Amino acid sequence: MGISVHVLHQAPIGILTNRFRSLDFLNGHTVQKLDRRRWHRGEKTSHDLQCIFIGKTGYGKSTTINSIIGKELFATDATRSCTKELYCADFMLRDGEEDFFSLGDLPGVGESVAADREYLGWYRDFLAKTDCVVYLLRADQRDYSIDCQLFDSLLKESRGRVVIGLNYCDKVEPVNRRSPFMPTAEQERNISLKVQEAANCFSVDPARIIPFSAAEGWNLDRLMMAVARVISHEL
Ligand SMILES: Nc1nc2c(ncn2[C@@H]2O[C@H](COP(=O)(O)OP(=O)(O)OP(=O)(O)O)[C@@H](O)[C@H]2O)c(=O)[nH]1
Ligand SMILES: [Mg+2]
Repeated sequence: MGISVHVLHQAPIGILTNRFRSLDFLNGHTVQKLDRRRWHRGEKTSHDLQCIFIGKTGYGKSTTINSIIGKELFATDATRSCTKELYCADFMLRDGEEDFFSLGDLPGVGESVAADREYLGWYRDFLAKTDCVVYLLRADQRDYSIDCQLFDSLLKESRGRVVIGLNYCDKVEPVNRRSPFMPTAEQERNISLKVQEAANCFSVDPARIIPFSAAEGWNLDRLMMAVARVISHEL
């Protein structure tokens, strides 16, 4: 099955590496021409390093990518499931060359059984073509069992390519009103407990679980450092 992706945004990689120095190694990088990295763009073919964001609907995939890019490009919504197709933001690695670092926003699961079936197929196809998967959870959530099922069915074998993003840290109790957001000592303790809980539940190294807040832009640097580590390992 072909995967069609809507490119919402295209810019030189320097725009992104200026925001996240951990991605500096991508400036001018030549992508190894593996089959799985090949994409057709109209008449042209490109070889891309893909980083995709997956997780249940409303966990903040689109908000996270918007915060990374620093633009409100991807639609977000508090009440409805928003992302129905595959969208991405592409960053050109070398001037005039068709190789990209691409941030992909996949539709959330948990909408309906029929939609989940369709999306899971997409996820699998897409996963086979990615270098890094950012799997989103919510830090203010009580139970990770559904997320764990999805994780096991999709990512058990490819843990090495996964970063778990623990979003919504601004909503961890006891909520504070600091602006810009910074967790209090008590919130930090509760966030650490959540990281440990997720590490046990998903059987991953806690170092791969990055607490952050997409809405507040808190700890995005650390999230991108973890992404950079995975991508550089895959090169
Ligand atoms: N307080 C808080 N709100 C957030 C955070 N991240 C996302 N949100 C809000 O959560 C809602 C849903 O976020 P989206 O980015 O649309 O979620 P999504 O995962 O892309 O959802 P689908 O496209 O339906 O799969 C929006 O109203 C966001 O503003 C966060 O870190 N903290
Ligand atoms: Mg979305």
